Amino acid sequence: MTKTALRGLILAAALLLPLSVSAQAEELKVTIDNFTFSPAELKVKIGDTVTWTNHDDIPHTVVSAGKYRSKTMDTDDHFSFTFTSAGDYKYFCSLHPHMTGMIKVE
Ligand SMILES: [Cu+2]
Repeated sequence: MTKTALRGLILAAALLLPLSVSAQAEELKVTIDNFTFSPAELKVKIGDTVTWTNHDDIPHTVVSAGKYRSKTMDTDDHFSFTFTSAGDYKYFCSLHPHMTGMIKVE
């Protein structure tokens, strides 16, 4: 293989890599309804984004201690977070701490 061909191959690989990563990343949804996160437990992969949407008539938040914290979400407001490292992310609503959920990132 010539140097030029090799350089072209490396350039092609460098261009394709970010595309394949973004194609694999998923957008997942958690709904908040009747003081409940649904699904309560969600498995995602590194790079995936989870969006919580509040369908209740009262405000809620999504808080994972030390990881992320939404603003207060009124009806139909949403909050998104992209998970960049593996682990179990327990979260809750700071206004109603009995509301809990879990995102498992692997
Ligand atoms: Cu709440």
